[in-house]
Amino acid sequence: MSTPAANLKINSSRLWESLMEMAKIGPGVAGGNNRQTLTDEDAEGRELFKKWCDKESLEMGVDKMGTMFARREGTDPNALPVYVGSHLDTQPTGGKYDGVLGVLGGLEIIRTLNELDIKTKHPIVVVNFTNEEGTRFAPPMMASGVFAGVHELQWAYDRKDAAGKTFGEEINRIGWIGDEEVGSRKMHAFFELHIEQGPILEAENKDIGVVTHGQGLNWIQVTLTGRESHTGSTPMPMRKNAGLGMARITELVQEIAMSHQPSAVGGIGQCDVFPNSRNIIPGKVVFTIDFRSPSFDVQDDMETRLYEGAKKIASDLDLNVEFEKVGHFDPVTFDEGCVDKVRRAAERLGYSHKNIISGAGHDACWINKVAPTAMIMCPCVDGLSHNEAEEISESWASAGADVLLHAVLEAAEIV
Ligand code: HGY
Ligand code: MN
Ligand code: MN
Repeated sequence: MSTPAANLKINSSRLWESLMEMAKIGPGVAGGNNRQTLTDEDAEGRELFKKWCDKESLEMGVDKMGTMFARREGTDPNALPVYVGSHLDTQPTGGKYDGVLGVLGGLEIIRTLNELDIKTKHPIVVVNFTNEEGTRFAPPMMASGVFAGVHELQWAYDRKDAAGKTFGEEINRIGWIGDEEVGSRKMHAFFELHIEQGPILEAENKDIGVVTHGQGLNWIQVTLTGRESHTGSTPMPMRKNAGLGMARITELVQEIAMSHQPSAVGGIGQCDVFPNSRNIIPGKVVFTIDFRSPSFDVQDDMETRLYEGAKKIASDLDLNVEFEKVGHFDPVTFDEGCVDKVRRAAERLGYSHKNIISGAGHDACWINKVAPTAMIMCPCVDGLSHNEAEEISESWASAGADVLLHAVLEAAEIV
């Protein structure tokens, strides 16, 4: 089995053009994207990706979660394919590269192999996983979670968005329900290229992050119920102020996460206040706490202290409190063999690199349960992501895609 020559690289400007082309679909209001899962914009992005795959004569398969699989044949059709990809759905105020770089980076390695007529023993499949973000339909990494057997298909179909629409209704509406059973495909390996979404690589002037681990995540939805009443005429001691409860629990989350520095994070990104009227004390608030750490023990400690502290706050304020776990995955250790392929690729290509733990969740975190998996990261400006100002350089994108090409070729075996 030959290893790829160090001068074998992808076409940087072609990758960049495709990223900019995809970024035109579902534009945000500040230069980024709003291409949320199962919206018309998502459907349009899928069509563009399919058009590009058709042009490369890839065989397109779609499963019942709408995940897209574009297959390039290998010389041994019975060899398990090497999968490569990420997600095309974005946050409501998302960037142009989160997820997209991994899907179009995968497509770019196919374009390069086709152009140079390089054959591999194993087929190579480029993947677009449905609903990685989990912002419209919680939890995140939903389709890859069903693929890995973590979620049942019907449970996923029943998830509702803020407007009360279900995942099942919406995937039907956009016409992207495939016929493949989810998870029926077996993988030789899976590689995901992704922007870091954090500041480390840029700060340390590293081209490549060799992702050895991913931190675990807990999304705990809290519902506090008090009593709506007049903000002017209700004496302070008589109030059952759900908004005050949320404010104190927000402080508690900050305190718990700060007690586990530097390895933990905690915050609240989504909250709904009812009835959300200027002169009514909130009778109910619903918000989601996002706790993350690479350590199982830290995750457990943060969750335990949250429940205890939130119950105390609710009782002090005469509120009712309910908790619901709406997202979870354990800390991840990626496959050593695949991680080594990523590291060797960066060394062969002469790119500076460092081991890194992924702060964000990714489809690779679930696929790691069912196939040897590794991730490659490239820097992003100021570490900013989940913000329309998310930015990377063309050279960062192409260095990441070059490493992806070499790692995938080592796994797929050039013939
Ligand atoms: O939430 C996450 O970590 C991912 O960006 N969906
Ligand atoms: Mn992502
Ligand atoms: Mn994201």
